[in-house]
Amino acid sequence: MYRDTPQPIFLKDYQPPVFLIDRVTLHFDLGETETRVATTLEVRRNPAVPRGEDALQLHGEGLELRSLRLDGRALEADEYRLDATGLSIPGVPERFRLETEVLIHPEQNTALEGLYRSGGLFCTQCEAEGFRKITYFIDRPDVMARFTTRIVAERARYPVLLSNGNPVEQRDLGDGRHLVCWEDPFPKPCYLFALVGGNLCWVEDRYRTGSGREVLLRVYSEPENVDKCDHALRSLTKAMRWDEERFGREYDLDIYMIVAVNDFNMGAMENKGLNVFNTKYVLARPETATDGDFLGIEGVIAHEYFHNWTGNRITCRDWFQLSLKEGLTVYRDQEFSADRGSRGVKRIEDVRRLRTHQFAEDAGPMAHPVRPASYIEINNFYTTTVYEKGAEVVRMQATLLGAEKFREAMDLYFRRHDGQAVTTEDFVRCMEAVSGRDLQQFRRWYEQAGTPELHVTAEHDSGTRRLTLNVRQQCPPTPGQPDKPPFHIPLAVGLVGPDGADLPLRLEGEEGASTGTRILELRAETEVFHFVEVPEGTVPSLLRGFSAPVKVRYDYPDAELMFLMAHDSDGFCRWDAAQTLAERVLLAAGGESDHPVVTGFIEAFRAALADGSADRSLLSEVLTLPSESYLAEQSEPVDVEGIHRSREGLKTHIARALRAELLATYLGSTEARGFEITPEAIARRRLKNLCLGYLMQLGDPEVTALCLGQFQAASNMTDVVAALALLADHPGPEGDEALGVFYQRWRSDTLVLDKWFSIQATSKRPETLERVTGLLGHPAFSLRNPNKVYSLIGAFSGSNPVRFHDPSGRGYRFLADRVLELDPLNAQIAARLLRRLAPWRRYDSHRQDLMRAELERVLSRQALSKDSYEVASRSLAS
Ligand code: B3K
Ligand code: ZN
Repeated sequence: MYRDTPQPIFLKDYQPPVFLIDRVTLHFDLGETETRVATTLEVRRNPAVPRGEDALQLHGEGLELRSLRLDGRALEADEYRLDATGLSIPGVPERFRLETEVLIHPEQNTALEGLYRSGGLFCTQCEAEGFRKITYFIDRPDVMARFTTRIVAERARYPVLLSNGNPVEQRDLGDGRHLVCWEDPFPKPCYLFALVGGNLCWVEDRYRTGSGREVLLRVYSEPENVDKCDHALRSLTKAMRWDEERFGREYDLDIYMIVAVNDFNMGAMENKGLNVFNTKYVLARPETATDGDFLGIEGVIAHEYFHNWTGNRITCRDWFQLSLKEGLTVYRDQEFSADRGSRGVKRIEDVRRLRTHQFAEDAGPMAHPVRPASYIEINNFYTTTVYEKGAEVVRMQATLLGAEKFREAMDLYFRRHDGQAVTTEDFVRCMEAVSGRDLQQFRRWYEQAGTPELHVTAEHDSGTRRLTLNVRQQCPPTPGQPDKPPFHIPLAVGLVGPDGADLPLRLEGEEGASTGTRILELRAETEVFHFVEVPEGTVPSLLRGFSAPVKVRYDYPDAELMFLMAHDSDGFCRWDAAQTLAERVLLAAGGESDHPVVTGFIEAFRAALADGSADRSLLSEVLTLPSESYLAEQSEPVDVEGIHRSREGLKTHIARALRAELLATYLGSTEARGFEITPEAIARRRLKNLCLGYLMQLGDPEVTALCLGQFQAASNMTDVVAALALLADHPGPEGDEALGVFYQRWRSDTLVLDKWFSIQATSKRPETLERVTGLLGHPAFSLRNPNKVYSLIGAFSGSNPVRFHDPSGRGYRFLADRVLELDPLNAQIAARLLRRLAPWRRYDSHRQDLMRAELERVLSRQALSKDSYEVASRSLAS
């Protein structure tokens, strides 16, 4: 057991800060064996807090204090107290200047939090509580200060020295070192502080804002990668333009910088004016990056840029409010991507991700509300619930208000709270103020965890031509929340008439009718809606556009799902009907090939493949069977092998039945005009590779030869890795040969090697775990690089259910061993991996015992991090 059991902190205990910091001056002396940080703070008592005898409490961890002065006077040892979490000084004046000097060791920092080294670079990551590892400070987001940062370093090794704001001074110190000074005019919480130093090259552009200000944009990387930064730079310009057009938000500094670093715990970080990015979300060239990578970069660049308003200018009062900035910013980046490509397909992708990962989280022991009520380690709460469900909660408010009012409410939010640290409550109040609506009940979406289920029945009365929809909502219990009062849910519905067209929608007692889609607002536990003038044979289309993060339970006959799949005017519902049918075949019928739905399905696929005018990206979505992880979420106990077998079986059956059509589509999908990153070209490659995936199920030498040919000849990474992944699943020798060739070709490109690791880790072959274990010792693998950990261990445990859940328990043991190795090095990443064992209760009793035993083994480790302790103990809690 952990020696002192880590204690949770609670939202209900929030107290405003007793002291405020107006200005901070930081002086960094970056060195190879130590770094000196001299800090001057201008501190004053918070006038909003009644005066008490409170001491000044500064956070600080792992700092060697060298000097401490208050208003110029060095403090004696008995005038302050130091412990492992910080520094406290009693009896301070109303207003004073505090100077500290500390030594830190970025060169030994493997947690990648605070100031650390990534190869030859110095860089920082301060969110959520990393700044306290750099200097003594009040490390909480509601303390906002103006920062000045002076950086001194050896010029030859660290020619580029960056921090937030605008550069105000640069000079040579004459002894081989140089100094650069940055000033950020915007008050900010310290989690947005950043510093970078190293030998960096960059690409740049100039951007003129709508009001005519010129902004210098720069994307920095290590010199050998600077030829892969153009896509990131172009994406940034697009995001800046979009935020002006869609939300009226302009950028506010003279310079915007993005730096790509190899070792980074997450995707990227929105530090004011100086984003630090994982190289994965910056570097791209068609030969090295897939279409998914290109789109991911555009999305993440936009996301971090959008934070400048939703997160930086308006920040969080405390970390319980994390979704205030994350949910809102995800909503904004989703909208951006929807406007850039196909809105319908983007929605399907987002819903697929939410349903696979967030619904699973909400149904397991780590379930928590969008605004959690307590945490032990805040880094454990950068979750799909806070991000993706948080985005759905914003989207529902946009739906309830309508586009125009929502924009007005956003304008009010920006006006009212600019420069402040606020709460989700403040956000909802802006929605209410502008719309005049009462969102009291709606607030439960922030407070209650779990995915609500809507049990819907419909009755049609042919005499009165009335269709009655009965909707009962119910939310399963989640940890600490056994019973939940009902949610306020926008349920978008349509009625599809017997001819396949949308009917006019008129509720009993209403005057006019509306056509198409209508939002029904659910408030009570059960609600009844009577639609009039509804002909016989009408099929309700429910939850159009996925208008709320809920599960709809409606007992559609197969034929009605087929009908919706063919006719629903709502793209999401058409896709969803196809998914539900596939799910039925795979779960209930075990993939039986003579099931009538399978026949209908195959005929629908045949027609779709033959239709030259079909939207290829939507077609690919429809042709993609639900993933094994998603199917696992739909059944309990999870039948790991059964799901795998029936999904593989159905794929093979489809491939046999449609061999000719799939082949024709594959062969007809060659690039018309050379390689392009356009929605059409991406859709063409996606459909082509999906067809190849089905065809490879056949074990047919002709197809294997095609796949090998694609692997050898393709000049873009999308086609190369699609072929390689299929070959790696294939029983013949071609897979290993291709993996060898790929490694030789890309051995010096670490990001490309991540793909090589992942493909091996997700292979369906029975010997995958042995291979993965062997790869831990590969010279290109390192436990210290999060991308490597995710691409090997993360991919194996997260995207290869049939191998990870091997009934021997070897997969679980392998994971727990890695977690224990990683925990002292990088607790954040260790805790993330450990979550893979959290849903243990969903499995059969044999697997339950094995998974639980591994969680217990981790929990019994002495000096386990808070991060892993929280995950293990919550997972095991009854
Ligand atoms: N705000 C950061 C995430 C920080 C995670 C800290 N453990 C990136 C983002 O969501 O934009
Ligand atoms: Zn974010």
